[in-house]
Amino acid sequence: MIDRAEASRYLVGRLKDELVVTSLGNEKYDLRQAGDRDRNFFNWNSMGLASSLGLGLAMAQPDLKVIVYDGDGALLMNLGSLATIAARQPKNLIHIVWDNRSYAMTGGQPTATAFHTDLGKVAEGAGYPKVERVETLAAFQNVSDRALKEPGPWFLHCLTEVKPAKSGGLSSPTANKHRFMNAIGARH
Ligand SMILES: Cc1ncc(C[n+]2csc(CCOP(=O)(O)OP(=O)(O)O)c2C)c(N)n1
Repeated sequence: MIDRAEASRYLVGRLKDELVVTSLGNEKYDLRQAGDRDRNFFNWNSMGLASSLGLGLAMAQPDLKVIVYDGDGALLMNLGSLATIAARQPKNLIHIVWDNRSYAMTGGQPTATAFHTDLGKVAEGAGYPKVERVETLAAFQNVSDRALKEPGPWFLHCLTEVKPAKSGGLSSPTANKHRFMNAIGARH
């Protein structure tokens, strides 16, 4: 199992101009604790929409790598986005899913991945060309380095434990939106 906070620190340490869209779960806190970046867009409450937002960004900014930082519970709410992403095949998209088999934020209820669903296989079936099951920090380092260099779309199915992240440090959704849009030169 991967310590998500440690992996997030590794990833943020490697980033340059990449855009990151987080889901609403604990992964967003780990990403924030790993360092503040004006190219991070943090979702609040919009469960499942990180992948759809990431696809739109990847299509609008084809010269930049776009990382979706997702959770298993959230992705299960928008599985259709996998097929839509695969239909478009955005080479610059890296979809990282933190699978703790749980809706940790709302009390740890089990998600479908605690039973029979394998999100990596779902992504493969949807048509992602590069799918990796990632179970150790060393593997995460190796695969994320490759994904940052090589064309995708990538799907990194990362197994982690239920572990609450340290919250804090996030600005209001509106302030975050404006900062992100300014960083990429988007019109308000
Ligand atoms: C449509 C909708 N349903 C329910 C919620 C409440 N909710 C917020 S976070 C969350 C769990 C997210 O699970 P996951 O993506 O696996 O991340 P984790 O909590 O495990 O870090 C839920 C159910 C919501 N925000 N929106």
